[in-house]
Amino acid sequence: MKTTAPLTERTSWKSLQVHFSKIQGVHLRDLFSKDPQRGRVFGIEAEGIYLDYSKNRIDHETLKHLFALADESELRPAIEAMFRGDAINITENRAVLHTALRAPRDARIELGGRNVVPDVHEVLDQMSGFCDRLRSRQWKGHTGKSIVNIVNIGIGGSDLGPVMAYEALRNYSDRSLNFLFISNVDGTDFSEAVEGLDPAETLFIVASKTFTTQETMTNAQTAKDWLLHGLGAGQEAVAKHFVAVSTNATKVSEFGIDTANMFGFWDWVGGRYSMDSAIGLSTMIAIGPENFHAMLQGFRQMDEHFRTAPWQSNIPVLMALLGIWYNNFFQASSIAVLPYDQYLKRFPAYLQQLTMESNGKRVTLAGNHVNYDTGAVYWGEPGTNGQHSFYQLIHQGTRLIPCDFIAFCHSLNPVGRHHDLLMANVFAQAEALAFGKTLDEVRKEGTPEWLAPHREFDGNRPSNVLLLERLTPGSLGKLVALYEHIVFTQGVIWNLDSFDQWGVELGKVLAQRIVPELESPEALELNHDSSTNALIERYRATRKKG
Ligand code: G6Q
Repeated sequence: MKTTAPLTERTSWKSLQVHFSKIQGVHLRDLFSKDPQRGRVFGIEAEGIYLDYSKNRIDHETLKHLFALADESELRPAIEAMFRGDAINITENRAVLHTALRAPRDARIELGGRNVVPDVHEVLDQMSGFCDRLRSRQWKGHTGKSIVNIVNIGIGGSDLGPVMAYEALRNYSDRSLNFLFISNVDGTDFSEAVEGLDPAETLFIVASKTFTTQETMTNAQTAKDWLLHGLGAGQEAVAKHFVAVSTNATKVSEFGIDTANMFGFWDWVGGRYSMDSAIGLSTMIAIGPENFHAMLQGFRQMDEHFRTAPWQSNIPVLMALLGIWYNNFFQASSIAVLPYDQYLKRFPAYLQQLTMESNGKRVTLAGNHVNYDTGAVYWGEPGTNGQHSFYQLIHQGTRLIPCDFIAFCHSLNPVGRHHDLLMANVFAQAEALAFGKTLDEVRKEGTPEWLAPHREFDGNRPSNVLLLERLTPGSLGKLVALYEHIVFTQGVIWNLDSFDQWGVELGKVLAQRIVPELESPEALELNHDSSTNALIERYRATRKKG
């Protein structure tokens, strides 16, 4: 348990408050004109990622206080505790060792006296062997046909990572295979995914850490019925068309999947931190084992950077501290993540879970209510699409929304002038947000006085630009690990358990109670509040009418 002072009583916090009152009114225009080198001074490069953080509302003194906050929050020992495998997920009494998922084969990470690295590599090897058989068409379906459709069934952490990674690395994928993802318990998700698929050529990956999740188990059962009905076969066909990714061998075999076709992981891998575990099986099938290992290497490089770099050149720590600066001092309640790469279209959705399920908490590790804001809302869309929709609010709205722009110098699809145009937009957006356009400038353009306020951009809107060479499996691994470590750093400073998710429980329990009230042929007595009762009654009545 932490012995540091409560956050708002830390010396560095108080210094930040005083400092904030001084810098709050300072415009980025002034910061830039005072220091002509600012654009380079506030830029760092590590592991192939260049971070330009010069367009943030900070100066050297801000950074000094933020680094002091990291020290006073005991960030360094906290990082060591995570990498060492301490049970830092205190409410579930678990280690948090997703970093072991990308440890090199010869590393040693002991948990309860056992080195977990050989276990990790055993599963990776099992996954590689399976992928090779599938990709070379040696793995046949029940009727002898080759598998060409891979359907991942999972939800939350067992879906968002796989979908995001598949989309992100599509350029590296085997285009002769189709990948589909079913997550929602809404039957539409299942029906639309399997529409037109030949069951004889289809493999389902049931990805569920617990193998008890209602949505996944319902979809898996429907998939089994669809498959067996489509093939006109019995249970014996399951073995060739279903594999599982889980920690729960008993439930996997109860479902009818041969545990020889089960890929394991461990309770020290949180769902939202699992895309580089066996949960990434669909990713490995898509891009091949070699590319998957290159992705792991990217994760590992960012892990090492996070663990060893001093705060001033540590990209995740810097970004995390800037997030705290806006969240807790400027009262900014959201962060927009804006990838200028169409392949990263699911990256913001992935980050939503990673960030908000991790740090959307209101009590400290000791169970006390916090007296400061915690996790920001993360959201975003790829550029340039977002520019034609919500950027208006970021530029001229009343709220401060710090932005993370993510861009690559080389396109994977270098068609005509597209990439220069795309990149011109990234740079222009960050520039416009920071510097805006003054009323004077607007007037000088001959804008009539009544229209001028509408055309003024006040600027002073902060952003980070992350610039990478090109989107590769390795750079994706680095980006994901970067945000994992941002989340971790902020969780340490806010003194939260970033690795549990009790907030998702209540709704699940209530839904279980309501299911029979909807399904029962006879109306059951309803004992909810009057609103829930009325909704259930209306639903039943409407269904009855057909
Ligand atoms: C993630 C959460 C959650 C989880 C899903 C699926 O950190 O724990 O999103 O991944 O609820 O759980 P299963 O993998 O157990 O089906």
